[in-house]
Amino acid sequence: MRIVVLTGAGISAESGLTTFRDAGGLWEGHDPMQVATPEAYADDPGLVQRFYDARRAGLSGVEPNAAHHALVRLEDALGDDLLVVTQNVDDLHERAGSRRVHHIHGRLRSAWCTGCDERHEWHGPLAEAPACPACGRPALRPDIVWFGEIPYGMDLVEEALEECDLFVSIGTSGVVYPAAAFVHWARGATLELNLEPSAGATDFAESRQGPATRLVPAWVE
Ligand code: BJW
Repeated sequence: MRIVVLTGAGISAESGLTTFRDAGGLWEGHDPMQVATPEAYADDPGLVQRFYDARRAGLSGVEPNAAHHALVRLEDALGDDLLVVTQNVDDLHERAGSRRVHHIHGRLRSAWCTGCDERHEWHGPLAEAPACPACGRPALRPDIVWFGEIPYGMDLVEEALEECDLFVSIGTSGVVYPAAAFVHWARGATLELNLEPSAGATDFAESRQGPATRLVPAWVE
């Protein structure tokens, strides 16, 4: 059985990372969604770098939860027949032990040099505009896909969805495209696991409500 699992901020919520649309809070007086754009970065790169620096630093204080660990057990059983596609920029799937993880919106612990196009594993701050280790230019930005930018590896995801027997969406509000349309790209059965019905809940053959740390282990076992 080939399974594609899509994860969103809800799977990391019980690890202590805030979701986007549930949080409703401001960061330094800004709506986080307004900071996650190329326009915001062009207007005020320091502000956007500080936003991602804070979130990158926050990763060291959180741990994978029971939902991340359950997906590792599923991969142990299915091997290459499981692909985790995540919208999350945290590294909790990898730290739990998942091996086949594809980050369509980038990763906090990666820096992208717009000068030479190299990517670098990055755990510290970027706000002080450090030089790119490859080309020496001060052109490192967060390796994050912002609104209006093209998510990573869509060919790979499209192919996996066309070939899968089951598509499972976990902890995502279903309002950001193209991920919100994956349920329509999937050839096989579809299941949603979310705290509440997402915007696209009725597009799934089945939708279960509850916290990810309860629903995901129960589904995997
Ligand atoms: C729990 C829980 C618990 C809580 N247990 N559950 C078509 C139609 C309309 C618009 C567009 C369209 N196509 C493109 C667009 C424009 C745009 C878009 O979608 N806009 C919408 C807002 C309308 N999309 C784009 O610009 C994308 N690019 C694109 O489409 O390029 C064109 C292209 C596509 C494909 C091929 C070729 C070309 C890029 C989108 C980039 C999104 N980036 C962000 C920010 C960067 C990352 C970061 O800073 O961290 O990514 S936005 C933000 O939203 C972040 C997330 O990954 C993403 C999704 O959020 P998510 O994960 O769903 O979180 P929440 O908070 O919304 O929901 C959490 C859910 O969990 C809730 O439902 C809770 O109930 C639940 N929950 N606790 C289980 N314990």
